[in-house]
Amino acid sequence: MNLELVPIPVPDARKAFVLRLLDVGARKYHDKHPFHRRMNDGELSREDLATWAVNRFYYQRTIPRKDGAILAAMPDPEHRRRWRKRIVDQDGTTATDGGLEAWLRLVEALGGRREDAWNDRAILPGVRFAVDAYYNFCRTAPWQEAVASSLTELFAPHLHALRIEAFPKHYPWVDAAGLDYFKRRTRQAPADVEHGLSVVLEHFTTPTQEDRAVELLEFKCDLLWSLLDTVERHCAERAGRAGSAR
Ligand code: AHQ
Repeated sequence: MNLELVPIPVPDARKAFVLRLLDVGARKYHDKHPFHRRMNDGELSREDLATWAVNRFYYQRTIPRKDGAILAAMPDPEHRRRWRKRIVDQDGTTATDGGLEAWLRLVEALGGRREDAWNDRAILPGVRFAVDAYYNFCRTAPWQEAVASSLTELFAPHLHALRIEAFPKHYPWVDAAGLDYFKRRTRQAPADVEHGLSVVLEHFTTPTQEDRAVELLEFKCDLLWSLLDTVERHCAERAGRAGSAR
């Protein structure tokens, strides 16, 4: 990771801090999780992909709710004007033009069902616990800390680009419209990261606060990693059962 990936100019005095944040992603971001590596190497089954998309929708549909909680806690109208974009990006301005709807098109393109994606009972317990931990953290932590935890999106554009390349190559049966979500985020995430990073540079200034920001990013990386652990284990156990049934 290097500073060229950061969408805002970083003052010399803060470069070491930003490099510490980037190092968290280099060490712990879920692009390195075995399930994502297998996904982008074309090794997942249709069932695995559908299971991942249905369960990840619980994370996706929680994002605008956690962003609403952060918005409510932001005292500054300028921050709110910038932050509310995230909610519109996901919920859309109509029932069909938001990110949630784009993700549901991914669910269907991978062979999953919308009704399962909306059904909390279809979500794996470990996925629900990881996502609820993020939602409850963002509802209760100082809004600046919740913003800091969103900065895992510093590392997301690379992962979306990998998917946009890998899916047509390894899963040609997936309707191209299913990839719209990844293309949307590639366009939308940089402005979100720009805002989030400006908040973190403004509010995390002492060594102790900088350590806290690193800790928050590690917490979020662990949360994303554990979500995939749950999906990976479920898919492996299902494959094992199918193997033993032969
Ligand atoms: O699609 C994603 C998204 O909109 C967001 C918002 C941000 C946050 O506020 O926590 N994090 C995030 C992420 C999205 N996609 C994930 C993926 O793997 O597709 C990655 C995730 C993130 O990096 O935190």
